[in-house]
Amino acid sequence: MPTTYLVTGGAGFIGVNFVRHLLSHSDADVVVLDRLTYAGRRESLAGLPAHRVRLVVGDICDVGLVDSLVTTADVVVHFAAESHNDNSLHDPTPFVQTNLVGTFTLLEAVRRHGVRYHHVSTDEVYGDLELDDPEKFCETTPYNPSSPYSSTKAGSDLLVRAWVRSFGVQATISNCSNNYGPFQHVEKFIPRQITNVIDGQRPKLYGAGLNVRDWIYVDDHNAAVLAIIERGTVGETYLIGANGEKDNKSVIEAILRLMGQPESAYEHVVDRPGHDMRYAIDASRLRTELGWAPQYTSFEDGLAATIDWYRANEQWWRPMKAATEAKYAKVGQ
Ligand code: NAD
Ligand code: TDX
Repeated sequence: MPTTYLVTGGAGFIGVNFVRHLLSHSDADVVVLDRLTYAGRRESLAGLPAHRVRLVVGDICDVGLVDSLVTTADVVVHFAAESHNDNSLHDPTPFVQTNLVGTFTLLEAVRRHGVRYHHVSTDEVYGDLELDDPEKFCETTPYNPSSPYSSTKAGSDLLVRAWVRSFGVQATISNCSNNYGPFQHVEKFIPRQITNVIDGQRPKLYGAGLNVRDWIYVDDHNAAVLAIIERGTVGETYLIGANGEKDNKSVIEAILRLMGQPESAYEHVVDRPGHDMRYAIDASRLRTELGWAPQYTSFEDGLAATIDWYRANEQWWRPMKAATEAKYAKVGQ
């Protein structure tokens, strides 16, 4: 019998790339549980083999639904979340509900049925670093989240840790840095700027743009998640990152250059309140213990492939673009 994976949030950016990665790297069957919020798209799963992938449209906070799906799964991989920092500053309500109550609901179900669980989280739980700090985040860095988004992700990680220790739940956690690649919502930094340039609009840089993010191509993240599920130690946390630190200004300049525009053709807009300065990941443990290494080691090549994908898939992102920009325009971003 092939392994059955229950993938929450499998119609969102990283989740849908994970489903595709799993289908091509294993003989597993997949059940996707996704509420199809503004961030989840049925279209992202189009063309996948129907005998291996089933989409269940529903909420991870629905106790009965989650229970019935968990009983049929060998592994639960939990991607579903409210994921955008800017949205969490305007209305934190769904962040508390989905990220905390949703994770609690899944944990109770895997506890009842003894199912293996992997929890997908973020480096933002550690807060931020100064630009000149020689240290990077590692598995023992204390939690210090800044935003409603990152604090609810931090809370969800702590629930997992407590359920492992108190109830013996068979769980692992991963905290990854900023992802980029196909199927990412146009509210996020890189796809927003690529689609702005396609539309003849100037990219929008928050503040001075000195903030640093540690970029990783989404397939490298997902290969690491699969390695942790297959070879990781239950109860442990693994950090995922590919030494991809770049400041936002340089990323915008690279996008403009690769899209044949002058590097200076962007504008500065209102900064994000409480904007984290820098994230940086030390992924030594993942590399040495599990033998993982990123395949996409050139940011410029990954960015060029991502630009090609948005150019070729306008029908995928176009329906989301105008509403996203209207929301940003209201707050001067
Ligand atoms: P996303 O916003 O693109 O997708 C989230 C998905 O979850 C959507 O399909 C949405 O419909 C679904 N969802 C939301 N609420 C739900 C609910 N209550 N019930 C069922 N489904 C629901 O997010 P993403 O960027 O793919 O992030 C996936 C996970 O990875 C998140 O847990 C996020 O915290 C984590 N993460 C993201 C990044 C990044 O750079 N994007 C980095 C590290 C970790
Ligand atoms: O238009 C923009 N201009 C800009 O300068 C946008 C949308 C963002 N930014 C800046 C803010 C950040 O410093 O770019 C950087 C990246 O922004 P986001 O794409 O919103 O990502 P970030 O806030 O860093 O969080 C992301 O990485 C960690 C994901 O959205 C999270 O889900 C993940 O946990």
